[in-house]
Order: sequence, then structure tokens, then C-alpha cells
Amino acid sequence: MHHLSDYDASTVPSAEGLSVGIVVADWNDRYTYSMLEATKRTLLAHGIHENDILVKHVPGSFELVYGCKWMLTHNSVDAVIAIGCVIRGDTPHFDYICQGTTQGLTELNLQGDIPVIYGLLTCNTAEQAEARCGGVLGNKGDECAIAAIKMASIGKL
Ligand code: DLZ
Repeated sequence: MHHLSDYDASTVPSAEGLSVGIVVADWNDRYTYSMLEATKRTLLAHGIHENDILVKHVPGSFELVYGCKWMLTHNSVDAVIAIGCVIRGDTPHFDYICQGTTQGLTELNLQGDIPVIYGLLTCNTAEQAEARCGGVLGNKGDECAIAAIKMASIGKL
């Protein structure tokens, strides 16, 4: 299975001078905050200045779309990363949140000029989330940071 923290550093452009927004859901914060930390660490490791990383919190994953839209409207950023973690429960709620959020983030990408990165974990179990938030499969935050740098630099690649 793909390890989320593995990447070829030689394919990553310098992130110096870029500004990145991160919108993080507080629901399942044990996982989302781990992704947030990994995202920030990797952005910094690639040359982004600490002051150029803007973080906004939203209550749950369903609010990520509005949070990203707000950030795109109010901040001058080169990419926005949406971070959330949805874990399947007993009702179809999981499916609606995943579908709505995914559709909304897709629409932001289609309508705007700034890339929005998909850091939404959609897990059947807490163990699956654990594995992807610093566990055996690495950290989704690392993957998101690299995707943001590459997408913000797409014209230069
Ligand atoms: C309500 C809810 C539930 C049941 N599960 C999750 C979840 O696993 N992950 C998540 O990010 N958010 C969840 N939420 C909250 C919704 O995303 C949203 O915040 C509320 O429905 C209010 O709009």
C-alpha cells in the first residue's frame, strides 16, 4: 500500500515565497491535528516561511468547503489544503458528509484559480485513520503539503 509520507524530493519544486492556507476540521482532532502538524512541518522543510502558512479551524469536515471558500476569498494564498477525517458510524451520515465535502472541494477547484488539496480521510475504522496519521502508512499531511507545493508551482513544472 502507498506510504503517504514517501516522495521523491527531487521532483518537488522549491516552496520558497509561496503562501499556503490550511483549513482543518476539529472533529476527530486526534487525527486531523496530527495531519495539520505534518503538513506544516513538510511545508517548512521545503522552504515556506512560517508567516506564510495560514491556518483556520472549522467544526467538522462538512464545513471544510465553506472554510476553504472563505480563505480563498479573504487571503492571498497560492494553495489551500483541506484537512478532515470522517469515520463511518451506524447511519448513512458518513456517506453524505464524504460526498458533500468531496463535491464541494471539487467545485472550488473547478471554479477558482487556486488549487484546493484534498486532505479528507474517509475511513471505515479508527484503525484506518490511525495508520494514515503518523502510523504504518505515514501521514496524509505530508502528502497534502507536497501536493500543495506542486500544484501551486504547476506553471513552473
Ligand atoms: C456530525 C458528524 C459526524 C457524525 N461524524 C463526523 C466525522 O466523522 N468527521 C467529521 O469531520 N465530522 C463529522 N461530523 C460533523 C459534520 O462534519 C458537521 O460538522 C456537522 O454536521 C455540522 O454541520
